[in-house]
Amino acid sequence: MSPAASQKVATAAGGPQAVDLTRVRPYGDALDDGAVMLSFSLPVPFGPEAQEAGRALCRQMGLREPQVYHAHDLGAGFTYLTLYAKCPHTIDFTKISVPSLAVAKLDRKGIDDLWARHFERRLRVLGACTGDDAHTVGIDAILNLKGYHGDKGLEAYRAFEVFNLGAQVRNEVLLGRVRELGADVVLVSQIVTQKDCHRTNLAELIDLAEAEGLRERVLFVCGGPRLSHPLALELGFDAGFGPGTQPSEVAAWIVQELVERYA
Ligand code: B12
Repeated sequence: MSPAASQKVATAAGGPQAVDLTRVRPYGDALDDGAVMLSFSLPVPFGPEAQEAGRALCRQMGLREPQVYHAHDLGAGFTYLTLYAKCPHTIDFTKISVPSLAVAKLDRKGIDDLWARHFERRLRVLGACTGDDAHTVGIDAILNLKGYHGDKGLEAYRAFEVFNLGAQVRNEVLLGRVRELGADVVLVSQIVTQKDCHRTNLAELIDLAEAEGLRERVLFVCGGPRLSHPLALELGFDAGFGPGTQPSEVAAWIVQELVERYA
């Protein structure tokens, strides 16, 4: 749904002030000042030239009045910079739309009741942290009984039979287990994103699943701090969950999606 064309906000100058949502730019000290903060490292030695290089780069990015607020010698010929600058560009917020998961919020009992009304067997959920990634805390938070921030994991539901394969699982191994267990849902966690390895690894899983004829009959879900539902769709998944995800959100989506597809 497109947002309204204006809204009122309280600002440091006192409020409320009207914002034209068709022409939005960053806010720092005053509405519409365009203030942004950037930090990056340059592979150049620490010193005034490094700072000027940072400012010049900001100007090339189309930013105005760049100022170095912090410069740090990282050693070995590297400099870390934090700069403030002003962004002259605006965006039309009313034209922005992002695909989101269509899911009704349900508690654990509501999710189990929905499942019990439509299915005569437990849904098999297979989870893993794949590729070289060894960060298991996220997938454990979603799957394990203990859950996350007081929200119980999928093991606590009657609806699910959960298999957690742990860390550094190869895509081929994961798909082998999907076949062996007849999984209904695959949950993949990707935390490390260096050199976009999460994209490569997730896209490869979908390619392999398609080649093995598994893509259509299994729900593929991914999650992690740099993942989102739009990115998941782009990579060929059915759904994606980002930072702060609660297990009950995932559980509600799985059951509602499977009810819609098969029940
Ligand atoms: C703990 C930790 C480790 C532990 C992991 C222990 C373990 N068993 O998991 C150890 C020490 C082993 C480790 C190692 C490394 N780490 Co580390 N690690 C972290 C740290 C501090 C916390 C991660 C964490 O546990 N978060 C808590 C969980 C609950 O949050 P989450 O993972 O985001 O999960 C939530 C959501 O994202 C979502 N979610 C996650 N997965 C899934 C999956 C599905 C299906 C769904 C639905 C939802 C979902 O739900 C969860 C709950 O809300 C982060 C920094 C940080 N503060 O985040 C760095 C971090 C992730 N590590 C990093 C790095 C670089 C490494 C190493 C490469 C370091 C090195 N040079 O050796 C190695 C890599 C090892 C490997 N092969 O993977 C970087 C990654 C940078 C990047 N973007 O690629 C980070 C961001 C640190 C940093 N700022 O540089 N690490």
